[in-house]
Amino acid sequence: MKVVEYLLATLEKNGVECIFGNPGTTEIPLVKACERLRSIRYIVALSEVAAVPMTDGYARAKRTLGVVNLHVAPGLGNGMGALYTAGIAGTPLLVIVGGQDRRFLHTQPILWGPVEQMARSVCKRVYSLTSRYDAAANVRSALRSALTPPYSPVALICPPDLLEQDIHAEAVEVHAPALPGLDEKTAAEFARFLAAAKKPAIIAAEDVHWNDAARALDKLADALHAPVYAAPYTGVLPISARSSWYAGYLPPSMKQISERLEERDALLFVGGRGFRTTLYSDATLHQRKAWIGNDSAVQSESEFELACIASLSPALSAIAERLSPRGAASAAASARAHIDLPAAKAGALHPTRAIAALLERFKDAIWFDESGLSTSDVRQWMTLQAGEYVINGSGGIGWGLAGSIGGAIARPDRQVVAAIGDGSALYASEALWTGGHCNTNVLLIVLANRRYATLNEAAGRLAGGALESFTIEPPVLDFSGLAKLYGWRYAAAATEDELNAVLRDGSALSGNTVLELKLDPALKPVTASRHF
Ligand SMILES: Cc1ncc(C[n+]2csc(CCOP(=O)(O)OP(=O)(O)O)c2C)c(N)n1
Ligand SMILES: [Mg+2]
Repeated sequence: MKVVEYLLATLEKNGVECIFGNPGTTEIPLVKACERLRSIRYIVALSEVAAVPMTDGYARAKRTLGVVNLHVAPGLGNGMGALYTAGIAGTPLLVIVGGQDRRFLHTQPILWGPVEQMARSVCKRVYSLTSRYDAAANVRSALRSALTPPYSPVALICPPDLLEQDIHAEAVEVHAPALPGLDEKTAAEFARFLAAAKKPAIIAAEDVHWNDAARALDKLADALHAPVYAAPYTGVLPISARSSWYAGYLPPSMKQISERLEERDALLFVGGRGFRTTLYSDATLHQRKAWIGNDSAVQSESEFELACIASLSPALSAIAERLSPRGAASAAASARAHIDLPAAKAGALHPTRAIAALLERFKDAIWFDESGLSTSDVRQWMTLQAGEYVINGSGGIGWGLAGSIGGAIARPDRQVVAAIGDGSALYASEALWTGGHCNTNVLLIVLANRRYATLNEAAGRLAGGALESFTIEPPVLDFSGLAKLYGWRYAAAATEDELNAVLRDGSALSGNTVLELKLDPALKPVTASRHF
């Protein structure tokens, strides 16, 4: 068989159903083989800035490997911002990069570039197919590496002339090394650490999602009577927001984190590699700390008393089993602080009330959130399930819209909602084409405040006030035009009555729909100022 057939057969054998990509001439062997063999679907995105987050959203929503194909140096370059994001969120991605035909590579042909060097900066490993003799082994090694925790993108560079060569090899299932649970002694040490605390708290991050450990985490929280916070910028919700132990996302500054955790005497970090914070502060956490997760590159501003690399579901269960009951749950009520909704005002659309109404109407959907200043409101009022609230996680915006299309392709049985700021919606909006082409079921809520409001909020702190450059009008962005361009339905609301009318009319929101919320920038989301 040809090398390209071996590549596809190996992916198929390992459960891969589709490859996202934006192809070029170097991808013709791959695209042709996908069309001929029909075992793996090649899903076209209209740019790499759409293709990579789409693959990442697919992988996160399905908790599986994502495979993306990028076209030589400029294509890889376009995808690098989102590959960075996938690495931060710990998403397993196999990145098939089109190499150059090696027969004239020494002449530096068009689109030539240092692809290995570029890939190395955003991928944990880079493999190249260099000959008929190593091709099969390198395909398997790249795949095995992508499936080995801690997850991250892994590149496989595929010169097209080699893809067309014949080899003798059999496609097999690869066996990635798995992380163990905890041994008896270590589980007992963690249990002792927690039992000694009067008011412990748990801080959870992405590894919980990738290890399918949300339920075990909830049980441990229950045994401990400990609130579970999501670490700042956690890319996928690690515990159901319906759990009475879900305490919300930690804010993104150390000062606020230390205030939020002030009364806690021990912290168990479950997954992740440390806090991703934004604004500098020199606050520190005084509590005793322990960590269990997937990645040895974990960082902490002080040492952990205990730290262990483990698969989280068996590890958390083993710890919970060793804890004696703490009596009746005193915190039967939600660990999340209660905040009242602002009062309704005729003729106005308050962003907080709009988000709360949409969360209520779509409480069983999978949400992708890049709603800028409204993000903290979404987290305050959401009742979404573990794994079903997704953000970029890296702070790199322009991810959520395309991510939601990938999520909808991964879960055709589910309604997907994307809540996206008007600024964030315009980095990779061509992803809407793939959504239309694949008949996804996405409600794209655009929060149109005609501002980079988040930057104005930061400028209020750092520059003494809003800056003109962060107002993105005129011209006023007309999202009905974007919907029309890509064949999506369109609805809009500028008042609460109009929003309620749209929500009542089921047909207005069925199938791929852009819902533009025409917001008054003077009305701020109520939790936004608490967030920063
Ligand atoms: C890739 C990338 N480029 C730029 C930024 C800087 N940035 C942070 S927030 C923001 C504006 C977001 O605007 P919008 O989506 O309209 O939400 P809003 O702040 O108005 O609520 C920008 C440009 C970033 N975080 N990531
Ligand atoms: Mg905006």
